[in-house]
Amino acid sequence: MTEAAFDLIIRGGRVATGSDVFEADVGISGETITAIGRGLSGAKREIDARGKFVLPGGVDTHCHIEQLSAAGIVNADTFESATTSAAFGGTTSVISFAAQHVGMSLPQVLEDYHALARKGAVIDYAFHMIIADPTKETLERDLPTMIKQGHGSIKIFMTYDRLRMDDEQLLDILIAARDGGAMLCAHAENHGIISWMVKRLLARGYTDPKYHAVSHARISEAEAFNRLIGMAALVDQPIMIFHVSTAEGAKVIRQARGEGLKVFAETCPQYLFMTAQDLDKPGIEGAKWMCSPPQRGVADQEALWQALMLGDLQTVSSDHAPYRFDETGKLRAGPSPNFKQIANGLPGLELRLPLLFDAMVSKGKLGLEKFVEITATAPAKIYNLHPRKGSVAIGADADIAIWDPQRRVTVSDAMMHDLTGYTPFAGRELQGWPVTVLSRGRVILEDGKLSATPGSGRFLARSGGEAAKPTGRLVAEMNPELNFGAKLL
Ligand code: DUC
Ligand code: ZN
Ligand code: ZN
Repeated sequence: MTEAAFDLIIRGGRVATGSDVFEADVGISGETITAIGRGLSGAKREIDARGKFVLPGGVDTHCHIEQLSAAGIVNADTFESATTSAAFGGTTSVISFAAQHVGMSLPQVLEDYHALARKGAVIDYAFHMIIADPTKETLERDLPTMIKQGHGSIKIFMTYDRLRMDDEQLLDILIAARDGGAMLCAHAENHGIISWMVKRLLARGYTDPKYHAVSHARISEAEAFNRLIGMAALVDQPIMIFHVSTAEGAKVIRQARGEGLKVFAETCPQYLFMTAQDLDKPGIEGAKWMCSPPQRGVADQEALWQALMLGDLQTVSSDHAPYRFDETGKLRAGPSPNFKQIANGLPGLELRLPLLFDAMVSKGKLGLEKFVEITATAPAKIYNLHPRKGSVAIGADADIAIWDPQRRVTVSDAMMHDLTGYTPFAGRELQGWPVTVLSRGRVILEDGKLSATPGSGRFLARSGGEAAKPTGRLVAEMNPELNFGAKLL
């Protein structure tokens, strides 16, 4: 008996990459895509994909999973529940966070998060290292080692009392990222403006969740972006700006990129599909919609879509940061907290792709190739997971989501697979749904059932890669030819 050429053939679907859509069969051997063509034959198993789209599994590069916050709250999800919900939504790789807090050793932090992921993850994963305590040991001893061990990106905060880096610390971390060849990602908001607004709002009795949106004044975003970009340019270090929410923020990024700076940026579904009005609910209910930065206005949504179209923003991540609407999460400070006492964050891993598919493919905004690019290919490239992840291509991991473009779904709390207990997108009607999902050749989701075992996801070691390489352009103060010979980089 001759041996089958493939373990699996996905037959006759419309295959999409970031640049092309074509009808083809996809042949898979073991964990890898080994052929794309017409009339492939000889497989142990076939999946009929006629009438369906065959897309790369989503790559969600900003999600908080089983993460301890500075306030001592752990997200609602475990690696098992979060990655299960990701798989149900067509996502097959995540980058979550290993969060250092003050006093913690970075290697220990990474070991702890590795242990959680090894136990629970059903899809592949990597980590961004959050640096909140940039001691000499962390920056000079631990960080270089951790980057070499495959953690090619760092995240810092410019706001939050126990997390934020001041400008000098930020410059130290930018240099450490540069020396190690890692990407520097940032939550960039002006801390002073937000703190001042919070105090003023609370002192005048404005305590409801909706005032969270007021407290993060729009200028706090553009100001921090400008400052961060200026400091990154000073040391010639590429950066990724997380969760862009305002038109002004997008404009700052466009200008920087126009000047040739290596500034990458993402936005999230909450900024494309919601506005600050969503927080205006009776009583404390608006807490379910609270995230940081907050949702803005319709004009911002339009500006963000335009920025995606132009490439000023390259990716849409979920910023999955789930907190239950009870005493373990949003209501930790009691049943009637003021907005400052409520944890910021929304669940989003499961619906990121269906929301975007509905808008971009079913309703036609920017189209199928752009959907693939911003949800899979571009994030995989920026974080150096490509060509293994992010594309349907020969030699890539067989991480594939087969979408039924006709399936209509009304989103409900009950249908979600994370542990948040609610979704802020409940009630929305979406067209297009992932019906079969493969992770490294394994069919992990089929007929509405997940078959992957907890812990079967693998760690994706990666360096910073091409996106994290400096441009080589030095500002005058850093250029020995122009700074009287001082060697500063
Ligand atoms: N920032 C994030 O990136 N996620 C959740 C909350 C926050 O402030
Ligand atoms: Zn953030
Ligand atoms: Zn986040």
